[in-house]
Formats: sequence, structure tokens, C-alpha cells
Amino acid sequence: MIKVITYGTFDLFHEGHYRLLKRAKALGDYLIVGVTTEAYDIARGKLNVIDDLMVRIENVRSTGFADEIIIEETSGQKFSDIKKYNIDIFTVGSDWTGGFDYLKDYCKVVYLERTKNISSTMLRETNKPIQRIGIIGTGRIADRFVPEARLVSGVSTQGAYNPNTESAVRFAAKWEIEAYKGLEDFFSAIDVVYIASPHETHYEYIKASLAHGKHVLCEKPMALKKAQAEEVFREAKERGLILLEEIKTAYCPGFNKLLGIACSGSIGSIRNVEACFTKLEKPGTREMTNQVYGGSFTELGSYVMLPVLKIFGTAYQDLRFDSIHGENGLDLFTKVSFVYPAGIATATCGLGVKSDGRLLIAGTKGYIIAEAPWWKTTYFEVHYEEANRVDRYSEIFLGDGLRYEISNFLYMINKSNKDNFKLTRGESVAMAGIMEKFLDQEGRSGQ
Ligand code: C2G
Repeated sequence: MIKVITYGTFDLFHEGHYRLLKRAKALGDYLIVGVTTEAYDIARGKLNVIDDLMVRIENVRSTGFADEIIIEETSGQKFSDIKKYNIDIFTVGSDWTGGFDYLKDYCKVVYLERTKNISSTMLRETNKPIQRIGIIGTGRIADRFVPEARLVSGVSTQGAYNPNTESAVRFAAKWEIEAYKGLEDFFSAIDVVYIASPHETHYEYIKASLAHGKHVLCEKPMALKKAQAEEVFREAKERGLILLEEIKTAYCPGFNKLLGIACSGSIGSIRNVEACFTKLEKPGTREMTNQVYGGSFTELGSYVMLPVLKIFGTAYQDLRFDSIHGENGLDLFTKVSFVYPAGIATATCGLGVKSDGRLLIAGTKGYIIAEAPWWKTTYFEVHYEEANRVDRYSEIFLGDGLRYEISNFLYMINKSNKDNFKLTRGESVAMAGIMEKFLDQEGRSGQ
């Protein structure tokens, strides 16, 4: 008798799960299915699991493919289950290809092709809150997005569009999703859009997505002109759609904890914010060569403006930019100085100058310090006048962190909650306005 084992969360049970179980059963004579517990999903960084464990077990049972159902509670369990149940074949979907090769010493490991299409008929009929994501732009950030999206229950990455079809096809093959050659085909196959194309194309893609009735999650900087940001938010509101700017820091738990403490009064009234983020970039990249939209501020400015706007708001009295430029005229290092009625702030970023990337928030009773990479906040300290009095805070930051914003986006869609306090429309509009002022000063206003 050939014994097969597979594992999964099986949340919002869909045809991808059904087809996986059917083929797993066909690999042998006896199929054991391990269903993950809530605690294990939390531990392995899977967010937003909706169905209760009992519901998920019942959904697996009702397929009729499982001869035995067990629960998966810990990360080392697969190894011991294989021995305990005398397993011949371990199988899982191909989105995990390579991930379980370590089990090959103990049994055969088979990766079954992931189901690319979750049909709209099924979603309509079962009323499942699964959002099929379409990605516009297939570069480096999109590559980070797909594995993160797999760890958020309730979304399924359906496909990608890039006017450079070759790039879309390569990307889709890598992630086992569809590639769409035309935008119309793309929009008709998906429910929500993630825009990860070059900065200057965001505005047009947002407009097109909204016009097709799609909710939008757009990479930073969402817009490079204030009026454009206002226009797309107005458009989204009129159509009852969610439009959210992606700045991963804004959605991560550690940064939100830090803001909560900063604003709680424990360091008194806040008078100064200094945020710095530098990342040495190789010559020849888009960031270092695009004469209109490249440079450090368009690339990293959103991160460093974020804590300033979060703490002092968008009503600054004065703003000043100072930059160091490279030979091609692009800013290699930029410092923005803000003046507010009750405080001052600097937001510094660089692609060609390395500095101490830290976030410092100073108040009348103490200060908060978060070292680099504070934009993925996992640890910060609160210091007071008495040098030996230090409060220390830690928080998790899972993977590349994009799962937090995907989860937030999904929450807003499912709860029809158009107001996102983690990054408000007003803050996104203010950032677009500052980008616009900067590009004007640099003499590269673009479209
Ligand atoms: N699956 C699939 N096609 C999809 C979605 C999922 O073939 N469109 C497969 C997955 O590859 C997995 C199974 O269905 O084999 C269950 O998927 P999930 O519930 O998302 O569980 P997962 O997070 O993949 O758990 O220990 C847990 C396992 O390692 C996998």
C-alpha cells in the first residue's frame, strides 16, 4: 500500500485545494491530510486565516479524498509524521517547489502543479471572499510580492501584465500565474490590481484600473503630483473603490507600536523627528539612470517622509530640499527639512551616500530611537533624562513585510472600510505634493 501525505491550511476552500487533494490521492492508495492549526499558521507567518479549524477539517473531509485527517501544529511535525505513519510520498503544490526537498531523505517528494485559475463562477456561486490579484509591472518588487501574497489567506495571485510581453511571460512562468498581453484581458480576469510598474506610470494605471471597477494597491510613490493624487482618490471614492498606497513601513506592526508610544505622551511633546534611509545602488539601474524620475528622493523619500507626516501632520509651514547630485544630475543624497508650528524635522535618503539610517523622535521628556532598518521596525528604545532609564520594545516583522499591507488592503475591501488610518489619503496626497515640489526644484517636472 502506497501512503501519501499532504498539508495545508485549506482556508476558504476552493478548487485549487480540491484539485490538489484529488491528485494527491491519485498518487497512492491511502491519503493523510494535515490541516494547520491557527497557532501554527500564526507561527509560520500566514495572515488572515478566516475559517475555523473545524470548518477547514470538514471541508477537506467532504471532498472524500482523505483517508485520514490529522492536525499540523508545529514546524518539525512533517518529518516525524513521515516516520510515524510510514509515508511513501510527501506532496504539496508547486508554489512550494524546493521548499520541502529536505524530506527527500525520508520519502519521495512530489510537487503538484499549482492551480492557476480560481474561476469567477466558483467565487460567485460560493460567495467566497477570495480576491484574484492582477499585477501590473513585473520587476524586482513584484517578485517580492508574489510569495508574500501566498501567505495572506483570501487572495490568489492570478496573473501579470507588462507592456513588455516577454517580461510578463517570464515572470508568469516563474510564479506559475497567467501572463496577459492586453490590459482588457487582464482586467477581465482579476478582481484587484497591484501596481508595481515604474513610478511615472502609476497614475495612468490607477486611472485605468479604477475605470474597470478594480480596487488598487499601488507601490510608492503612488503619484508625483498633488493634483494627480487628489484626482485618483476622488475617482476611487466616487466609484466606491479602495485605493491604497504601498509603503510597507506604514502597515508593519513594529512601526505602528512605535507611533503609538510616540503619540502617547510618554516622551512629552514631540519637537523633532529625524528619519534617514540610505541604500547604495549599483550604477546602471533605473533608479540611477532615469533622468526624470530616478534619484534617491523619488525612490526612498516615501519611507523617510512617513514618520514626519505621521507625527507632525501634513500642515508644515516651511519645506526645504538640499541634495548632492551625481554626474548625470540625479540626486544621490537628499535632505528635506520641515518646519512645523511646534517642531522641526528632517527626512534624509540616499542611493549614492551611505549614512546611519535611523529614526529619532525627540520630545520634551525623552526620545525614541530605532536603528536601521527602522523601516522594517522590529526593535526600538525609549530614553529619558536619567541615562539608565531605558524602555525596550520588540515586535515581529515577517518576511519582506508586504503581507501586512496586502492583509490591510483585503480588510478594507471586505469590510468596505474606505478609511485607512495606517496611511491616510491626506498623507498620500501630501507626499505626492512634496515629490512634486522636489521635482520642480530639480527642474525635472516630467508629465
Ligand atoms: N494550492 C494549489 N493551487 C492553488 C492554491 C493552493 O495547488 N491555487 C495547494 C497548495 O500548494 C497546498 C494546498 O493547496 O499544497 C493547500 O494550500 P494552502 O491552504 O494555501 O496551504 P499552504 O500554506 O500551502 O500549506 O504545512 C502547510 C503546508 O506546508 C502548505
